[in-house]
Amino acid sequence: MNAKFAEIRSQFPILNQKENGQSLVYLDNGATSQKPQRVIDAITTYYAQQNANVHRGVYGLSERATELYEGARETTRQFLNAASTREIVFVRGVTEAINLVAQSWARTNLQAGDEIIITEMEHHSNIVPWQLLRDQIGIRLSVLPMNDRGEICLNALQGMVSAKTKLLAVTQMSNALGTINPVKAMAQIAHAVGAKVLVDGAQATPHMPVDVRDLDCDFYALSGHKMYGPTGIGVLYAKEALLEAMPPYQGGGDMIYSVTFEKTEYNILPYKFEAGTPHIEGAIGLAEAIRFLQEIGLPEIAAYEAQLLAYATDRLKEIEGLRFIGQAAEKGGVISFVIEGVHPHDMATLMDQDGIALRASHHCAMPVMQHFKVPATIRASFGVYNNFADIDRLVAALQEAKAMLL
Ligand code: 7TS
Repeated sequence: MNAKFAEIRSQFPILNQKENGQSLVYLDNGATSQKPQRVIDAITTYYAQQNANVHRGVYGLSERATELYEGARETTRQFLNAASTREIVFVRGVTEAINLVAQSWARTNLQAGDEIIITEMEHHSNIVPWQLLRDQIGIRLSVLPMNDRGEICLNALQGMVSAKTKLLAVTQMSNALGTINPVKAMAQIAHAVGAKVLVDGAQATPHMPVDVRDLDCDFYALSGHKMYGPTGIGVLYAKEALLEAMPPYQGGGDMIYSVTFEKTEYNILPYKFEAGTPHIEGAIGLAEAIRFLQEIGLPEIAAYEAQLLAYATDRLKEIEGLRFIGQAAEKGGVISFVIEGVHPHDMATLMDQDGIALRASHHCAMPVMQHFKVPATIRASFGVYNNFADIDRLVAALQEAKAMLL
């Protein structure tokens, strides 16, 4: 196996751990990734040596904490190729980013009868915020269907958009199917009718290069914890003119310029959207995770994980009665499947006894399960530390468990 990626694996302390007496095979990267030592170190160094609140103190410690926090914003700007750090808002994760766009931008700019288009493969976090908005202001929520391979069709989108369409909200990579969507082409179709475009990058950012200016999306959301960074930190990227015109999402400290009981003037971007003490160590940890990804190289990661996906797909075909859920031509390192006669949860429980962590659920994408008429799937999702040996362990354990269950 690739020596470079073997060395990368050695940077993750948790992978030396045993689970149920077996060395851990971690295949639930779609849910959250493990953290390399350097990210853990960045967080502990912050608390041991750099901790102070940001944007407030005139003392050195606070200035240094502010530099680290704002430095993390610049690192994120570069990572996404955003035009300005004013376009980088730190939030809790993709869920909060989408809720922010729904309640600030959409609630202000849309009215009854306007349409938002999502796709059939969205995570609940890109469905429910729009349903809440629908119930609040009476927008129409339309769903772009996918085919039985788990792909969406550009022609169908073309036929669906109209002057009423105000937003297309789409995942760049499906967490339940692995499908990589042609978001750049989709954005062009949406923009042609004057709609804005939100891209859910939760699954994409750990696995492929992302350039928000090349995609020309209006909003882009990511979660730190899925890309080797900490939980509780994420980013909403939005084009500056949009953010400038949007009202604040939450009120409180840091997001204001001046306050009287009569009138409050808001702070400049991006602080207008960061009320309260932010997740300082989260941003610092995220920046370290981004440097980790950039040093390996996103194209190299994509190529390596494509090898894992191809190998795992081939090996899983050895298992009789296994049906892949999601066979898109463009796929990232996610394999969802069911095995005839076996409940996914029973299988995941047996896998755990073998030290293999994978997911059996609806993956917060219940409409995907409804499309394929399954209650749940078993999902193996890959990260930079996985290798062919992990996949061999998985296939052997699945064979054994199947023999036991059937
Ligand atoms: N969008 C997609 C495509 C996701 O996969 C997830 C999380 C989210 C949004 C929400 O991200 P959060 O960081 O705000 O929670 N997906 C999963 C998963 O597949 N298993 O657990 C969480």
